[in-house]
Amino acid sequence: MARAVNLTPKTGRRLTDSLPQDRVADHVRLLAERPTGFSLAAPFYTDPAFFTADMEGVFGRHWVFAGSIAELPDAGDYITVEYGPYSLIVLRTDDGGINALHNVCRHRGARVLTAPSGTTGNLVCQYHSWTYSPEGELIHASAPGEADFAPGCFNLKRAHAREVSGLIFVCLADEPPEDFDEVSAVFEPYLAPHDLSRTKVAFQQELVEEGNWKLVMENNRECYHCDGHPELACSLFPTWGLTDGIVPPHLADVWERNLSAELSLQQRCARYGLPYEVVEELDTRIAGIRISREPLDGEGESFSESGRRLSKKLLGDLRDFRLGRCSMHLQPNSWFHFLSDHVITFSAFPLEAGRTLVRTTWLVADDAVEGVDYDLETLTHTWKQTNLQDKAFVELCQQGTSSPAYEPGPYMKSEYQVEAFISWYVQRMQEHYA
Ligand code: 3BY
Ligand code: FES
Repeated sequence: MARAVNLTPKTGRRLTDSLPQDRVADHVRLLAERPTGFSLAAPFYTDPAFFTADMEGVFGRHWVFAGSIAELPDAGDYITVEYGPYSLIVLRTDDGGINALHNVCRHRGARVLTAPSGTTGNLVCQYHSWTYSPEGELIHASAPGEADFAPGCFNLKRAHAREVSGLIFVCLADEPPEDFDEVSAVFEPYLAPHDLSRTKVAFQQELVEEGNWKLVMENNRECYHCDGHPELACSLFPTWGLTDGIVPPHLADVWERNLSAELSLQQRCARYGLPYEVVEELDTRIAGIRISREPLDGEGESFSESGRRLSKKLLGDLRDFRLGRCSMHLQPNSWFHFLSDHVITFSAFPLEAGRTLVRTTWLVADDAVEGVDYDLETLTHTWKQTNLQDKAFVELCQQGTSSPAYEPGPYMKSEYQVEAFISWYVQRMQEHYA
């Protein structure tokens, strides 16, 4: 009997084949015509055909942040991640590896696992009980009168999965982009000291924003709107993204405080051998990245009102609470804050042209005890509020881009990372069409 033979490609048909060709031609044309430094034309945010093209050209080809190892600590643990038309099962295997399997039964296509997370042995489809191993092999498909049925031909399709410094990435392409190894080598030394293998999930929030995924990412890439984040501004310097010469007068003292906090943080980092330099390759690499370690305001320890620690247990082998925030932005869909006492991971999963799921996960040391070492409400307060404020900003933009009066507007100097994100997107789509 044939075993473990996948007869069909991993990703299957091209999504854009099913679109009216004039919509694809419009997408190609508007990408070419996009003026540098301006937001995108309305259909990029509102048109279902453009959304389909994004799912093929970005989410179907690039490494996407799916979750962290704290979400899958033991063999059999899984999460499901959904974006666009895709659903993936990401699970931890007996040998400690990570598998990503398309959550599409090879019998008649039913979703195999329906929970957002859980623990499983073999994977059993609820419809007619086709049963797959954690490797995705079809190991059982009993059907009346089918003695010669060759289950090995109908394994779950696989995607690529890899774990770097405790972060799990998936890629749907047959051939994933090659520069991810180089980018991993950049961020590993920054993240390793926080040791995600010794963390646990304290809380996870799922927020559906009524906005296109690119508006969610654009909003994340600037702090021009940070006046709208009073809780976050207690600890995160709202001068983020500014450079000398463009600091508005009302932020002059914050800017000075930020500079002196930066010097003292750099001395601490030097003492502990922690990298802090800014590495910014947001649109010059396929796996675009920005990473740095930057100071926090107040006590300089965590995202609290006073800047003081939110969990009493330090992460990994860290020996100091005043280590600011090691923050990372990755294209296309994630951002992270690694602090001495907790980590927050954020991922944006596009659902439809005008809807995006933002999943935020707070991780603390695995020996931290809720109610003793941290209070869950206090731990999550700043970013729960910030996420709600960001959701409202994204939704305002989505409403505006739907109006015939909308036309692309200019990005300001402090929004250079928004420009980098859009430039990354345009380049990737153009490569895809080429
Ligand atoms: O979370 C972030 O990475 C950025 C930093 C400041 C604005 N935005 C919330
Ligand atoms: Fe899964 Fe029939 S659709 S067993």
